[in-house]
Amino acid sequence: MTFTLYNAPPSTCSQRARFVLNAKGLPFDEVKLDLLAGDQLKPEYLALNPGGVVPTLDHDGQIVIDSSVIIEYLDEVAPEPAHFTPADPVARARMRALMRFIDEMPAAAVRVPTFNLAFLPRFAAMSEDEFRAFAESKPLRKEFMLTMGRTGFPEAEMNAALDRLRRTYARMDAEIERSGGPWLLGKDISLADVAVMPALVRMADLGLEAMWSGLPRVGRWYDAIRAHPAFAPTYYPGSLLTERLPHLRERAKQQRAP
Ligand SMILES: N[C@@H](CCC(=O)N[C@@H](CS)C(=O)NCC(=O)O)C(=O)O
Repeated sequence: MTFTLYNAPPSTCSQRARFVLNAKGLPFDEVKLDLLAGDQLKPEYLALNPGGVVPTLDHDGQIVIDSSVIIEYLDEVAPEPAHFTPADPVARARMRALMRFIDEMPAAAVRVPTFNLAFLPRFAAMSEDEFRAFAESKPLRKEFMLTMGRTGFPEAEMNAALDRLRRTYARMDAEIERSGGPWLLGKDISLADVAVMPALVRMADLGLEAMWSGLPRVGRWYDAIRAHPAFAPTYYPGSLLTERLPHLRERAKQQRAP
């Protein structure tokens, strides 16, 4: 089996796919796209992924898109040595329900602080016409970009996104309490843990890990996922925004200052 992953090092969705490939010990080639330069909008990439988003998996010439679908696919075609889907249909249904919740809530919400805090200076430097053309060329994210504009999401939108993330961490806490932990579904890590992972790593990268400081079960979950052998190869240098953006590094430091 040969795998090629079209992805971007700091992309949260790409990190899910890299984690599962690494956990399974599957060798893969990476094609790294520069999302701010618009590599994902080139016709040759749109032919693979019409949404113009990463990641895209090429498995022996078969194209699979969408990070949640990709990680489920990988767990089906390479169930050993590490398996991420419970055998019991009820537990499996619970995992899938959590994955839907994660895609709808934190995976979408995390884009608001990410764009407002990390990428805005880049867009603010564009002319209005340039920005509009860039936004209009995005098949999936056109409205998101136009709502953000060159001045960023308004405070109310930012607060709503942060609140959705807070509710996600509370839901994680409740799930871990119910299952007995250390993972969302109990003693075994599942695709739901992989799906939510980037929504915590990104917030920590922005200096906002205090959001789950009152939730010790989530704190232990976060330590456990960072200690997983697949974590370090997934978050290789350049995968964090603070490694790429000096202005963000400064801001994250200030966030953590007492
Ligand atoms: N549901 C898709 C969403 C993919 C997605 O939004 N990817 C982001 C990076 S995490 C992207 O490629 N953005 C490109 C853009 O905004 O133009 C998935 O999970 O694969």
